[in-house]
Amino acid sequence: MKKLAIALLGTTALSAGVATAGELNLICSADVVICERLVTEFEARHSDIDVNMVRLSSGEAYAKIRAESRNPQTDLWWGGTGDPHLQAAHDGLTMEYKSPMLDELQPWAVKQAEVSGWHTVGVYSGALGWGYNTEIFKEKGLTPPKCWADLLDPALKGEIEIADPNSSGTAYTTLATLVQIMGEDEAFEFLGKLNENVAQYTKSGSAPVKAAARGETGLGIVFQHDAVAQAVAGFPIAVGSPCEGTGYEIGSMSLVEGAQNVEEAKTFYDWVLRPEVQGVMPEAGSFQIPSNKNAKAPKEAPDLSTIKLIDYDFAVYGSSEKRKALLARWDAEIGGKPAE
Ligand code: S7P
Repeated sequence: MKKLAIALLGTTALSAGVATAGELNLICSADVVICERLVTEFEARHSDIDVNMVRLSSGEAYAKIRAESRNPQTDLWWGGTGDPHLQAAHDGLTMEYKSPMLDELQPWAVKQAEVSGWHTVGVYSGALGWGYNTEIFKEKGLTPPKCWADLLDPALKGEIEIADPNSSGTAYTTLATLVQIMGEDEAFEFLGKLNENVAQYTKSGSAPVKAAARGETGLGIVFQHDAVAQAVAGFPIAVGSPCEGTGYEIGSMSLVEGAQNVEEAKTFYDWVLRPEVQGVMPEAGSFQIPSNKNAKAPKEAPDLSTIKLIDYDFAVYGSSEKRKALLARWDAEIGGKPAE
């Protein structure tokens, strides 16, 4: 009905006393189920704003916003790992905005905003690890890995999937994590050896554990909450947290510089930071830690206080120079090099 009314009356101001029908062009970089749920909830409460949503992985979203920078088609980018949001801020692709909701957010979400000069903000958090199919491991007599180093076990040849860090924020977080734990040269040496065990580099970050859940491969390197989501859905997936320590994401949100629908974007921005909105994420199978202090973390969410987290340097690994350099080196030394 709403779409029909807009089509008949146009999207500009209507005659006196009638609300303006607005539009919002949204990129959503988390799982498509939560993306669709947020749009449905928002439209139900803001019937005067029509949301056009596209789901893109974090690296793809950054590339789209960059490609459109002379004529922005996107207003708001919600979700996805923080590094490409920080890169977008650094490149002047996103707008400074201080939401009235900032006071309600966790310190790590506000720090993310501060580091970016208030061009982005933290919306959720979660730690990196892996999910493995317990039935496949049992059938094949494989030992579940406890450490990053265990992933190099030759018995795991063809059993591991991870995404391509160019498209996927999850995979870029993995790359940056390994560099911070091992040093850059050692991390690339590790990735070269890991390549021997990798069956496929996927486009989306959570695809590897979905493949493991279906029994297509044994293990996916993903955010731990994405592995939990498969276990909660009933698949035989167990979650692994690396013994050497692991990185984490601050999933973020940014308003696009030059956005055509700034007011609508701000309305969504402030709304999606509300505790009751963040509280719907578990219902859509998303088990990250919410950024609003008044939103309850889902009981299924991996407890970050029990995970050996590294002191992930978001300022450095979200900088344009570092992200470009690491991706170029990954392309040259790892990507496109089939395992022997
Ligand atoms: O599924 C939720 C989630 O893991 O997806 C985001 C992720 O960056 C999107 O996938 P890509 O790796 O394909 O970019 C995370 O922010 C989020 O927690």
